[in-house]
Amino acid sequence: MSPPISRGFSGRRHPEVDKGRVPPGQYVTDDFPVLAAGPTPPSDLEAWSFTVVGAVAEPRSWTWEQLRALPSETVTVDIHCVTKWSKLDTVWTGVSIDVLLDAVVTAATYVTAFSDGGYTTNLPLADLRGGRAWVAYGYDGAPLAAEHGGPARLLVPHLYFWKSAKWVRGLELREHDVPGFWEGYGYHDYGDPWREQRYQGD
Ligand SMILES: Nc1nc2c(c(=O)[nH]1)N[C@H]1C(S)=C(S)[C@@H](COP(=O)(O)O)O[C@H]1N2
Ligand SMILES: [Mo]
Repeated sequence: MSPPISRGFSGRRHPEVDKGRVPPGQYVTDDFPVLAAGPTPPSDLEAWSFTVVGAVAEPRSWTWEQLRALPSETVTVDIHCVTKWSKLDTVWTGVSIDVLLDAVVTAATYVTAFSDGGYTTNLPLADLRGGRAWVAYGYDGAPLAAEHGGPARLLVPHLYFWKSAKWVRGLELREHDVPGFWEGYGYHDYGDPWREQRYQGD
């Protein structure tokens, strides 16, 4: 018997999406949109480093090789962009920020993540701890594509995706909160998708 209604070639749908996984005002997509405020910066792995600087007893720095030698994790998470797309079950490989902050002694409560190309975003330091944030260099079992932030990007899936800085190069620890790039243009300081904190005042 043939099915009564042809669904055509419209691709995978989401009839079974658990609504409880989709924050308010978001729709689920299978695509992986590319969003950036500027061009993809060139990367030179020989010269690459990830640094933890600012309000720390001693700054820390890892070369690309050193970062890759740290214990890594592969995690499956849902991501939510403030432009309203959500993508479920994305698979990333990278180093937990807990590993990078392990030996860092600080009184800081905020962080500015900074990237090649000049992008910045601010987050409470606590949100980068506790197994909730990574420096990701793999996506779906392959090296992270440059357009999605390769060689490495911040991954903080519990906040809107603009907090997941692409081409990330380090964290500046701070005792006071300083708005990052989008936050300075009126995006919400914290950006919790479940509370729909898109813009200042939300
Ligand atoms: N360096 C940098 N990181 C960035 C951005 C950017 O403009 N520059 N845009 C942010 C925004 S608004 C989103 S939604 C995601 C998009 O990531 P994607 O292009 O991999 O989907 O990257 C975030 N990280
Ligand atoms: Mo975004």
